[in-house]
Amino acid sequence: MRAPPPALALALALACGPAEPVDTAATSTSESTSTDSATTSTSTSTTDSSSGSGSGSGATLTTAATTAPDSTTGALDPCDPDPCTADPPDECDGDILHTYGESTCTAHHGIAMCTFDVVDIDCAADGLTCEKGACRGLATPAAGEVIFVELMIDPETLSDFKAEWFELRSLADAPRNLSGCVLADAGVNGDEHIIVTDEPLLIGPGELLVMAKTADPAENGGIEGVAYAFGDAFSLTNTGDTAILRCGDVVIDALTYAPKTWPFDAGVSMSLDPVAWTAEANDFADNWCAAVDTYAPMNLGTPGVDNPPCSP
Ligand SMILES: [Ca+2]
Ligand SMILES: [Ca+2]
Ligand SMILES: [Ca+2]
Repeated sequence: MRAPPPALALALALACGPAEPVDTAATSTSESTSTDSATTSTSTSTTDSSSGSGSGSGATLTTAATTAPDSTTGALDPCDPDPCTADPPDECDGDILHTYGESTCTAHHGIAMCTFDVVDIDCAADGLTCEKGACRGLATPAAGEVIFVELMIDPETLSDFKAEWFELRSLADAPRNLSGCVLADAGVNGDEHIIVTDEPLLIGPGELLVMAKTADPAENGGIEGVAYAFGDAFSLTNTGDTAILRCGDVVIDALTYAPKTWPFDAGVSMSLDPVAWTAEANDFADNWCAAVDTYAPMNLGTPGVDNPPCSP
């Protein structure tokens, strides 16, 4: 049986909870096997109270608490004491996070009605997933899940300081977040650059992602859609280098290349043969070939586009 939607589950929980007000919100939905639905109601408002990083829209949830007039004292205010003090726990509905905030209690025909501000946050809009009542970050790749598949090491007529780029491909079966991972090399630069982005830097299953010195097509050889610009923080040394993508202490992929024995040249990217798309296979020069497609004057490569086979 499908679980009831959060709003309904909440209404059920509160409607049949114990008389003690403070316990109502803590009642498990799994215990909500019976209820007097006539005493519950829900309503939504048009108030937009979205907050945080999500893209949710505001609403309220009104539900009946189970306090009744006190027969011994004759007190008729079911909101005294306030039975709405504990807001319901945040809940996931797919990747939508329902959060419940401020509550107000109103008496309605002797029944306490608790109205909670509801804010829905779309975790997926930020590249996150909703789990256990919170938007949580996507996993960074595991070793071998994202690999180098093309590198423009020595752009021609364009500056190496502006027009180097490389292409990554994801072999993972779910989106992976590269933000916070590290670009490193072992060449003369010895760079260690942490990828810092405002939003998660996602690479979807099977996707290609281009990182370049600059995202400006006027300077990078006309490449549109650069996912991340590493600027001066990372370099592909023409005389040979090791390019490393690391997340935490885990090397996701690394690649050591050298001129002459690896198929790159001035104005020619080296392109991994699609039949050799693994972190291990790309360690061998034989699995790479010189690009043949022109993407900029004097420059060959397929930035952001599937690599052609090395052997037609
Ligand atoms: Ca270079
Ligand atoms: Ca490798
Ligand atoms: Ca390519």
